[in-house]
Amino acid sequence: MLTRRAWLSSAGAVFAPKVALATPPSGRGVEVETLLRFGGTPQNLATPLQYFDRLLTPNSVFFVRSHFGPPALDPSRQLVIDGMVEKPLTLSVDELRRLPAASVTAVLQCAGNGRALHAPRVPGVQWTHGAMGQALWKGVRLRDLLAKAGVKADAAHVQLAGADLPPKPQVPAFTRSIPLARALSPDTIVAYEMNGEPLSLAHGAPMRLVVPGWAGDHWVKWLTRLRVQREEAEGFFMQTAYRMPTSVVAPGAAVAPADMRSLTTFPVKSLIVTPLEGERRSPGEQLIKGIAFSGEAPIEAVEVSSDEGKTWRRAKLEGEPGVGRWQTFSILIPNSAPAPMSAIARAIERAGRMQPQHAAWNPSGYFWNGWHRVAWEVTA
Ligand SMILES: Nc1nc2c(c(=O)[nH]1)N[C@H]1C(S)=C(S)[C@@H](COP(=O)(O)O)O[C@H]1N2
Ligand SMILES: [Mo]
Repeated sequence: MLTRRAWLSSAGAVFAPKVALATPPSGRGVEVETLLRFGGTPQNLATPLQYFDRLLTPNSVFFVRSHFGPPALDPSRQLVIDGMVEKPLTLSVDELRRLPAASVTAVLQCAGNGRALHAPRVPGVQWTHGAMGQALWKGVRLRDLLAKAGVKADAAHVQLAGADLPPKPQVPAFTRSIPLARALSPDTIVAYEMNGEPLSLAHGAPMRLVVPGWAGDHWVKWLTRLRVQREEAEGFFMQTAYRMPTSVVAPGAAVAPADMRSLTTFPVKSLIVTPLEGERRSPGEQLIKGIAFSGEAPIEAVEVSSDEGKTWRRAKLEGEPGVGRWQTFSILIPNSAPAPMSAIARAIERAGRMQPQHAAWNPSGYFWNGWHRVAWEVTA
């Protein structure tokens, strides 16, 4: 069986940790001059940290992750829903737009976001914080489409496929699946709009899946087929990639495939966005801003420490709480004179779980969520 490491090289992906400002390829509808490009595969563009100071991430700077690069733009591409259904459906985006619409504000986060922060280093795209963003997604509830098609008893999974093709025949297609129960959840949407604009090609036009709270690999772009079936999807992207140890392992440990499970929801996390690391600011109360979210529960609180973790104070939260939805936080730290300063943030989700000081290391470097510390200088 293909290992994840062999896959990384077979796809021709060097995944150099080098980060460069992207040069604009034509017709992508993304402000690539602003996004940070990660070498290797066709499209790994990260959102610079300073854009996470608000509830919705602008489309023009929204991160892009694609294994093989986008297929041709085809607004007439149809979506087939088949497999264990009474009546298979074929839908164009125009037909989808005529059905009752649903909207959801949700974080799209790549499972590998923060991979570069895991120690020891693991292979893969060396994202720091930029492989995520929050948008208002609009489309049709997948459960409405499945109700139209009539799901048969015994069905338990929905296989997801997009129109993008692997670069060579030996490279497996990007095929994922989600459990039927998750597909039937009212927030799972076949989306055609992002932040009030039609989906761009980079983000999956004409249709993509939105699975709030679950890692980005379930949010299949350029959707062509949803196949209702009894079993999980087969193949590399379900059975080898996107898997986590079933329990905590020592950093650097080898983990047997039998001790791995498919990853689903992303864990609680917060990030300081203002000030940026190394900034110079004037004396006076220091405004700290950031975001907090979890794929498992709404956020209960964010605590900030300006004394390296000795004492913590609650920040003010803004935005609506929700699973897989981020809120912004802010707090003022006293200051009256030039000094080196620092802040650490940690989020607590409603189930009571706190963001861990150090993220749980795992062989593929998924779901980094350690406490975020920022240091800056107050100068005269
Ligand atoms: N068809 C298809 N869908 C895909 C992918 C892909 O390579 N092909 N990448 C997935 C991964 S790993 C992530 S993190 C998200 C990224 O979505 P974005 O590019 O819109 O930010 O898309 C997901 N959907
Ligand atoms: Mo991803």
